[in-house]
Amino acid sequence: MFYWFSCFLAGLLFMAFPVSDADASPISLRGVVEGFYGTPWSHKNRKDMLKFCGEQGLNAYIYAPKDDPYHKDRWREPYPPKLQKRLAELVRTADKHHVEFVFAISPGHDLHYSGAEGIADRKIMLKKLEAMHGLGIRRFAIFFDDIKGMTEKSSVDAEDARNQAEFINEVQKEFRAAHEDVPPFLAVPTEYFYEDMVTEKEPKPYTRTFPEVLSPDVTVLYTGNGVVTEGISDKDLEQADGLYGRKLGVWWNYPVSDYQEAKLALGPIVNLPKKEELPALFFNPMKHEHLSKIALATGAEYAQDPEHYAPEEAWSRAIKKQYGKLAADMELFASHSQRMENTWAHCGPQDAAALRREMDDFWEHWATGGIEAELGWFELRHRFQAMDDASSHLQKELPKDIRKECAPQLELFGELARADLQALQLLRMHRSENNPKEMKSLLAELKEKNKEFTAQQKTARISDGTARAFLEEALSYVETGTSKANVK
Ligand code: LOG
Repeated sequence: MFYWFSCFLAGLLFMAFPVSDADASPISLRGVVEGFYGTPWSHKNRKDMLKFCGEQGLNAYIYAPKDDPYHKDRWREPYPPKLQKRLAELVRTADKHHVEFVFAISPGHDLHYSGAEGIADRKIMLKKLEAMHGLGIRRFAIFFDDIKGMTEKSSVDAEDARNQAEFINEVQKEFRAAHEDVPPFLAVPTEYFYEDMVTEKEPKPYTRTFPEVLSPDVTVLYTGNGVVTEGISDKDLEQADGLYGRKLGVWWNYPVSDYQEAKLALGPIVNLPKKEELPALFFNPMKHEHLSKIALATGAEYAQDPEHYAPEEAWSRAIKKQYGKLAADMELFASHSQRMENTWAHCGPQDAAALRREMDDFWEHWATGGIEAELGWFELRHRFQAMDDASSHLQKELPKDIRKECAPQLELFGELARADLQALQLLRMHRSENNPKEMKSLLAELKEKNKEFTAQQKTARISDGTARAFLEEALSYVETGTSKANVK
């Protein structure tokens, strides 16, 4: 009897206080920072994202679109009534999904710190935040990233650090004194990545001063060793925390693609700390809201259990959940579009790594011929055919909103697959030497295609080192006798 009664009581308690997985996360603030350059998300995108965050156990969203003039360039101006109404609706949507809406402002490019102008700017800032508080917003962030030109050339000094930190302290103090319901602020400094914080392992004057002056309750976000990098190890984080004398939060620049919009970042979040504690973690997404959800869902899994997070499995799970019967095709497409790379950015898993290995095996055997070369050839043909099929299937079947976000890359994916199939034919002809005329004309056609692909790189890129590389490798093999692929 007592047993049954306890079960009944436990059941009642459970109904009153459901234990949700989201509560298990060791990262108290986790979510999305809409912090990219270029066309900001639409109102509809934002509402959709807030719902998604709620479903994924992401509990915060920072509103910080670089190209919203009222956030940065004309930060002093109040939001016009129509935009205020929209923000209020977003706050309500966030509340409904148990997501905290954080309002960020980026005043650093023209903020005054001293004299009458300094006093005026502090007042203007308080007024601006007051209006946001009136819309229901309770958490605030002040960002000083990317001021004084490009980050790499940033030349801020100790005085800038003192000014910025004092500004944050004063605004926070005054605002929180007036509003008990407002928690401490979030901030991004101007030297916001480790390599920019130190010279020869010593903190630069700005980095020495900013944390010293800044109120200890402000949560500072940094982006890791660089702006867009391979990862943050526990040791990296510990080192950066040491510089700041506090636990840093992370602003993670994946899947953002504003520095290379031709490419889509469709891979999982990888290489974030496993053991070190993070007070906050925010992922900066692509301007493509729907497609950002693949990486974001994996980031949400990471945030639930950093130590046991398994990126590839989380990635497959995310695609299955988001794409249902299109998941297999989407997984194939997304596997070719994960790596974000240019001269200064390096992040995300290699594109289609398994196929790349098969290609390397193929090149290892093709020149000598034999059964392995034959098997490799058929295997690749099967792979390229599947890519072409996935591309046309997705072009037909993806919901319009999503298709719009990836149309050029999806088309290119199919074109590359077809060109690679032709490249296999070329290799076959080259080997048999049965029809040199036909081979020559296919070679000319593919060389032309190869040039077109190169010209197209500004608008669409996918699978640079894999599907795209195979055509070049085949052309090189036919013309010079070596594929130049990474053959062991
Ligand atoms: C900007 C960010 C931009 C990102 C990637 C931070 C803190 N700030 O270099 O707005 O989306 O890089 O281009 C940034 O990352 N600066």
